[in-house]
Amino acid sequence: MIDDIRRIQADAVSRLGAAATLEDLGVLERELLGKTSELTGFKKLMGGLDNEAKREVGGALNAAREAMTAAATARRADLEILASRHRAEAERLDLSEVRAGRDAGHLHLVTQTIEELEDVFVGMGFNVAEGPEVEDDWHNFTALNFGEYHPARDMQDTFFVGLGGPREVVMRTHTSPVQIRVMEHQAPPIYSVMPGRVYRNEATDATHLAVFHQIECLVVDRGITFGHLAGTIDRFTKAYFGPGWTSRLRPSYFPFTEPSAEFDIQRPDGTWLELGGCGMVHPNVLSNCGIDPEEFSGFAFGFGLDRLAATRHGVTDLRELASTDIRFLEQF
Ligand code: FA5
Repeated sequence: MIDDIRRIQADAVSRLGAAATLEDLGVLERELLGKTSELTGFKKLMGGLDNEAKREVGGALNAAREAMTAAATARRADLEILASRHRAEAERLDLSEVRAGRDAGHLHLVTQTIEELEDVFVGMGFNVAEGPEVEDDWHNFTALNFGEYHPARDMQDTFFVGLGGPREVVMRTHTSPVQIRVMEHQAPPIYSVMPGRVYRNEATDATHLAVFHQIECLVVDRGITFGHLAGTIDRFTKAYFGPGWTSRLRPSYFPFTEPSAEFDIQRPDGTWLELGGCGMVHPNVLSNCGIDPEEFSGFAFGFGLDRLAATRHGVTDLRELASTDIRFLEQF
C-alpha cells in the first residue's frame, strides 16, 4: 500500500509540474487531490488496518498530499508569471512609431494648423511667442482693461484655480494675456503671434469646446492703423484658406481693443462662422505695459484655431478634434 501511495505521489508530482496552463493545472488538482482521487480512495481503505499500519499509511498519505500540494503551488506561481508575460506581450504598444515622429505617425490636425499658421506669419516677418496656461488675474483680465466688476469678464466663463486669493489664478480664457507678457518684456516695434491652448467653463457642442486653441497676433509700432489690421487678416485668410474664400469684419466690443471687430468666414454652404475678434490695441492696455500710447499704436487679433482647421477641412463637429478614433485622425 505504501509503495502504491509513493508511486501515485511521484506520478502526480511530475504531472502537476508539467501542467501547460492554469486551466490544465486546475483540472489535474481536482483529479489528483479531489474527493474522487486515488489518494482519497486509500483513506477509505484504512478502516480495515491495525493501528500500527494505520499510522504508517496515514503518514504516507499526508506526505503525498503535502508533496502534491507543494508541486501544484510551485507550478501555479510559474504559470502565473508566464501568463502575465503573455498578457504584457499581447498589450505591448509599439512606441518606436512615436519616436520616429513624422515618418511613421503624423501630427494632429490642430498641431499641423498651428505649424502652418506660424509659417504664414513668420513669412510676413512675425516672431512666435508663448505664455503659461495657468494665468494670474492681471494678465488674463486686469491689464487687458477688464475692470474688476466689468461685465465683459462674464463673456468668458472662467475656470478658477485654487491658488492665491479668491479668483486670483485662472486657466487662461484666451491667448490675449500673452500680448501683455510680450509687451511687458519687449519694447516696440512688436510683431508677434502667440498660439496656445485656452480653457472656458462652457457646455460643448458642434462649434464650442471647453478646451480649445487660439492664435493671437499683436503688432505695436509707430503709425499702425486699422488698414494694417484689415490687410494682415486678408493676407492671412488667403494664405490659409485659398483665394476663393470670402470673409468679413463686423463691429464688435472687447475691453482691450478700440475700435473692435469680429472676423467671420463664409463656409462653402454659404453660412458664416465667427473665427475671431480683433481691433486696435486700447491705449489703456499700452499704458498698463509701460508703452506710451501717444507715440505707439497697435492692432491685435485672436482666432479660434480649432474652428479655422475644422472649417478648412470640412469637419462639421469640433468635438471630433478631441477624438482618439484613428479612422478620423488618419484623414489629415
Ligand atoms: C477672444 O477670446 C479675444 N481674446 C479675441 C481678441 C484678441 C479680440 C485680440 C481682440 C483682440 P472670443 O471670446 O470671441 O474673443 O474668442 C475668439 C475666438 O475663439 C472665437 O471667435 C472662436 O473662433 C474661438 N472660440 C471662442 N470660444 C470657443 C469655444 N468654446 N470653442 C471653440 N472655439 C471658440
